[in-house]
Amino acid sequence: PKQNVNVNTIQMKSYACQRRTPLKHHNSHLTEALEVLSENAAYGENEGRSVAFRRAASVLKALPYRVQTMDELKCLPCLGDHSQRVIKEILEDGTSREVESMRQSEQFQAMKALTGIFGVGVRTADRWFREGLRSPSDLIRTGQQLNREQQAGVLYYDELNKPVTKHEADLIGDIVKEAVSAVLPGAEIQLMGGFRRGKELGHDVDFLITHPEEGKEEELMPKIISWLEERDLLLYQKTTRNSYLEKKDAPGRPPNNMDRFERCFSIFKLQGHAETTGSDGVRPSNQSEASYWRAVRVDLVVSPYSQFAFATLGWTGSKLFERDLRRWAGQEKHMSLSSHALYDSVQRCYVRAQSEEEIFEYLGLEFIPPCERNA
Ligand code: TTP
Ligand code: MN
Ligand code: MN
Ligand code: MN
Repeated sequence: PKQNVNVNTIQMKSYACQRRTPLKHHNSHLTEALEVLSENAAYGENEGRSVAFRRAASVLKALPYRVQTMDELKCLPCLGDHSQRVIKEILEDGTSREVESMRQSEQFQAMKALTGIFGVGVRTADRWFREGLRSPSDLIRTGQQLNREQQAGVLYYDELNKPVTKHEADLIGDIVKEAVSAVLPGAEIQLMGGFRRGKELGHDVDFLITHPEEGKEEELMPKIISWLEERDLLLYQKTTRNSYLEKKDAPGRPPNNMDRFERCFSIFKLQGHAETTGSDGVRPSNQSEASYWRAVRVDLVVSPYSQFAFATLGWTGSKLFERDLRRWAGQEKHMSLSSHALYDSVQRCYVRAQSEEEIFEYLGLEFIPPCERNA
């Protein structure tokens, strides 16, 4: 029932960054199907098609009611023929045969399992699939060559595929805070990614670190990592140095998703805590308090204070929201937005900003709070 919502008065904007997209919405039965199509297109390295299905799903997430008839979709943007066909099928039959058979297919399931390994992308997974491999255990059994990242990915496969809870994210946050304040007093740390958008579960935990005195944050990561390693809190880490140069990087360059901050992709060893005990409060019998731990993926990023607002905006997501922010900036405003800076190609100057609000304003967009960026 569409309580007090007139479908004809809904003005759905076409860029995700112009819309409010809450975490919980009314059309998961449709969006989950469209996201399977998107995932499948990504496995086939068809980026354009993958994004198109993701956009279609995203529009439905922003609708304030549950779609009942095709008529209600008439005025909505981003719904291509294929998406509409699938939606129609689900509205009529409750399910889409195309999507269900895709979900069940050996290729889809193998690609999901293989790309679900930390350090494995679509290219590698596809090559393995064509060699007859289907799962992480197939890789071990056949003795595949794995890099250090993939070795960790296979070793901790089950745990890394178990969603991280907000509670676990907060526990990791406490550890990171302790590490950071020990090696650089006065540094600030902020929870990013899905958890900043209000998610209860995530595939990893993302943190952004800065210091109000510009320059103090330089070479901070190796110190944080040493502090953590000395306490046996890391199972894996790969640190990349800051390689951002304003003169070389921003204007003219095609919008690039990968930023150049000092960063660390890691796997934390999170020691036993309340949630590791069973519902009866009893710890699994095979594990003592001292030995229980689980592996959790953590991303750490260090930003200079002057770029902190851009880094915050860039690391909050969702990925589609970020993509459309950059597209909006380029196509509608002749500006180039990255996680480091905003360059105005008409004025030929960088735009400074202290907050996300200022960036939205400069882009001519209404401010959307993190919890409504779940596009
Ligand atoms: P993710 O951690 O991949 O995604 P998420 O936190 O939204 O969802 P999940 O719960 O599955 O973890 O990325 C978080 C944000 O970081 C995302 O908006 C994109 C951004 N990001 C970059 O800006 N540069 C990068 O190199 C990467 C990997 C992510
Ligand atoms: Mn099609
Ligand atoms: Mn994340
Ligand atoms: Mn991440």
